[in-house]
Amino acid sequence: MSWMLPDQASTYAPEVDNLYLFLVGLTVFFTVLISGAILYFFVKYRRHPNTPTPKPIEGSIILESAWSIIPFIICLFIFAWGAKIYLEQYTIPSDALDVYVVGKQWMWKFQHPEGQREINELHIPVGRKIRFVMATEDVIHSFFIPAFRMKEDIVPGPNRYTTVWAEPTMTGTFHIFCSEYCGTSHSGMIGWVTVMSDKDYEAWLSGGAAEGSMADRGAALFTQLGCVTCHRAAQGLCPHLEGKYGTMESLTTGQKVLVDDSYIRESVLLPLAKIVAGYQPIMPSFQGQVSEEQLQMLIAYIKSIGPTQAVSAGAAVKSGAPVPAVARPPIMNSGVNTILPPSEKQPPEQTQKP
Ligand code: HEC
Ligand SMILES: [Cu+2]
Repeated sequence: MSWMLPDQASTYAPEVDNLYLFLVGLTVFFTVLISGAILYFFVKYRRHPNTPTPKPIEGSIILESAWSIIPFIICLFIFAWGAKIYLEQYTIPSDALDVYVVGKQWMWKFQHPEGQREINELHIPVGRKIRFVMATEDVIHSFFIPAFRMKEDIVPGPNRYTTVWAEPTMTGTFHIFCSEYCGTSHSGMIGWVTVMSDKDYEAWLSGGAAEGSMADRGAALFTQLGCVTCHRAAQGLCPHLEGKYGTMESLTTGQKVLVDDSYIRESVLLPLAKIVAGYQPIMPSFQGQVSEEQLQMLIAYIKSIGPTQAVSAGAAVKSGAPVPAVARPPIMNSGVNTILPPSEKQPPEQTQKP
């Protein structure tokens, strides 16, 4: 079908296509069947001068049941098939590489945890699950990579990130579109994703990011913005953030929330929305003081001092998954002292082979 559809460049692209082609086939089948029958009966039962007018048919339970029940079963089948693919696409794997995406009139901005930043261009390795953590600086955009069969709206708002994932299966360069009308130059909001072999990706990664990893820069921001004066002070007025990422937090309302990217985003932009149990609502809002990209750096930093990365890396090894060929640089907390219990230390870095 390559003459009709874009490359199938992700693990779920063939599944999406199969469902799509099934729907097209089903539609064609019933269209031909029904219009064929209409045409045939037109001719066969056309009015003749010699034939008497037939008696009207009262109805047929069997026929009517059949044309209700059969389409019903077909619809349920389509629903189940679609739901299976949907669940696969929207269940974010825990062992994915993060790419941070910011949509803005009219460009796509990308950040890699290692620190590389790109505009309208994105480099990722083949055969690895990639998690896209997405926010918009202004209006709704929609992140669309047709070759991955992946499309997701990015809705503005202080309290959430949109995440999707994909695992590219072939190297090459593929289109990125914005597929939600977002103003005058919407049609120009175009980019390219380059899927590279592990080796090329490693080479690409090592070629840049003079300013340090996202977590490094997040750590610097943590000091610069004064987060550190509250969150590292010892008086117990503010929760310490070490080891927080990925854990459940108790709120004053008695509810529990998962400390993830969206929760941290909300904590920084709308600190009053959820108050941690045992603390006073004294944290000021940083809305307007941090850019979307800086916020993502802060999150990368909080993530780097949290236990989750160690957990997911361990899980990947346990499940027998191949150890990522791309070595992640060690996360350094420049200027900020991080004291972690031994169990929460980062796993030993894979040494990069020359
Ligand atoms: C004036 C002191 C103060 C400053 C400055 C401050 N915070 Fe907070 N922060 C708090 C307090 C107190 C809480 C707990 C109460 C609450 O939930 O609002 C909190 C909660 C949080 C939480 C939720 C923590 C948890 O345990 O669930 C995060 C994340 C956070 N802050 C991040 C930041 C970041 C990032 C900055 C800097 C941009 C910052 N804070 C600046 C006082 C502060
Ligand atoms: Cu757009």
